[in-house]
Amino acid sequence: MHIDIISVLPELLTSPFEHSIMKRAQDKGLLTVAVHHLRKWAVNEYGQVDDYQYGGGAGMVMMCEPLVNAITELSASRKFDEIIYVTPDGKTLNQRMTNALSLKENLLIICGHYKGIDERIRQKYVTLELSIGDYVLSGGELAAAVLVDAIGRLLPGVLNDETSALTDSFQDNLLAPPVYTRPVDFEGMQVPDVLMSGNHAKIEEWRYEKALQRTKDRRPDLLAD
Ligand code: 6GU
Repeated sequence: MHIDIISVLPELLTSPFEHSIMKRAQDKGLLTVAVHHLRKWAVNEYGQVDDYQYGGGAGMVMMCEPLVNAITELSASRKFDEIIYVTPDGKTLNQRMTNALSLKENLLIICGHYKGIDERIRQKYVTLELSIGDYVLSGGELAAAVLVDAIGRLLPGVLNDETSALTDSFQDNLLAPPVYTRPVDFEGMQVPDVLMSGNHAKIEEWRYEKALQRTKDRRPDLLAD
């Protein structure tokens, strides 16, 4: 998979992909991420990419022209399956959506800043608008990093048996069960016997029961889905 990201703060998008699983995905050639500074397509020598909003009010709006030029130039090298705008008024991202996106070949992500991007770019070029939750971030970059991480780890070959996505929270609409490591006794609290029984069928049954109970207690909405 290849992911292009357009941003006015590309520095925010370096470290998230340089470590751990995202690094492995790229080292293995399963994922390439290219971050593009929108200033490259600025409308003048001052690097302008935003302007005052019509109708007045505080906050700048990212202009059409730099965005269209960026989208057009990047689209010449690849056919994007989705042009995603990350924005708090988009659809809320969930595991089902990341699963679907992980099957795509080429994604373009546009990060908004200030008051966001001109509405006409959303209407004419953007194919998918995504939010990462009901709270406001100061820009789309951290949301884009979350999105790329959530998608990237699902690409075939990125995770190994130990890190398999199949046992993640949400993958079957259940939260993950509790996990334990050494020592067996921690401040008087014991690891459940069943986990040390060696009986794999029993252990799976216990994990399923715990996952179900945890989901009922904390996220009954997932079971209703
Ligand atoms: Cl995608 N962007 C911003 N700026 N804030 C958010 C968000 C996105 N998702 C939740 N909050």
